[in-house]
Amino acid sequence: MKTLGLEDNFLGIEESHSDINHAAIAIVSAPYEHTVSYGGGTGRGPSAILDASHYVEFWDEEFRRELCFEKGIATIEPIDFGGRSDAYALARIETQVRDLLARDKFVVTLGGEHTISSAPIRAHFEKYPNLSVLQIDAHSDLREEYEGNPFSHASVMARVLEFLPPQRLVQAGIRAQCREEHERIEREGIQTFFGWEIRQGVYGQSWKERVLDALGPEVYITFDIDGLDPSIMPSTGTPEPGGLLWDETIQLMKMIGTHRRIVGFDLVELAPVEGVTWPDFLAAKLVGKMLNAAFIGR
Ligand SMILES: [Mn+2]
Repeated sequence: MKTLGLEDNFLGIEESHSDINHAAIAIVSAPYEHTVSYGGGTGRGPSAILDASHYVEFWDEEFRRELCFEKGIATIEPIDFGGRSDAYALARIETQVRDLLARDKFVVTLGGEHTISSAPIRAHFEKYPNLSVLQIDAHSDLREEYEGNPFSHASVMARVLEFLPPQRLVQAGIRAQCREEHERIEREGIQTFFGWEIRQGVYGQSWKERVLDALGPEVYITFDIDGLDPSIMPSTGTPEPGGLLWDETIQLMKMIGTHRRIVGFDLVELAPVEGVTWPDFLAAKLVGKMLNAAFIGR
């Protein structure tokens, strides 16, 4: 597996700390964009995150460490799908993630549209059969298919529920869904924390604790960047008002990292806007914060 050097890798790290044989963390880039429903550009997400990461500090003032030098972070060369999509593309991603998990790497997958997430989730589920999945998202993504395509970004969690028991799916920040998705959540006992419930204080200050309580001991996080509020994250294809804000999101990640074991995560749906780089930087910094949260105590 070829890795990217200092000029292009996550955080801009020298080979001594970004070489795959020594790094504990591996970054997978899946620039997959195929089922755009509104705004496009997610195919440029991974490279925009890697570019912006060069302006993220190595030292994290909150977690008080330089995780990149303590653990090492290798950035794998972006997957080339050769213009192919759907099952073929997902198999490519899944194979790469599975290989890295077999080498005991902590794997971060960068999208790309949300469709890609079923691949790393399946690979993690194989390794961790008790896995819980936390989905941060504006949308439930539980439609059986969307615009006739079962591999749509709007159907990704329906694909995940083909192998993950529905009670182990926890969704937070949801603020757009169709009746079919609503009925599925009710019927199958999916634990969904809606944006309006969070914002209107239905759970009081403790909504984050309720999310934590819903999760089992081993957690995979699939983070659709549109789960964040468009005021802090405008660069995404289907923005929805009423989303999560920065500090509460980082607090939630920190709580999960403290009380559960985060075994892997992905960040998807960043659609960079030409000339507007701060959302790309936010996404890069979020990856750094999530890594720090995942490595609390280890
Ligand atoms: Mn999504």
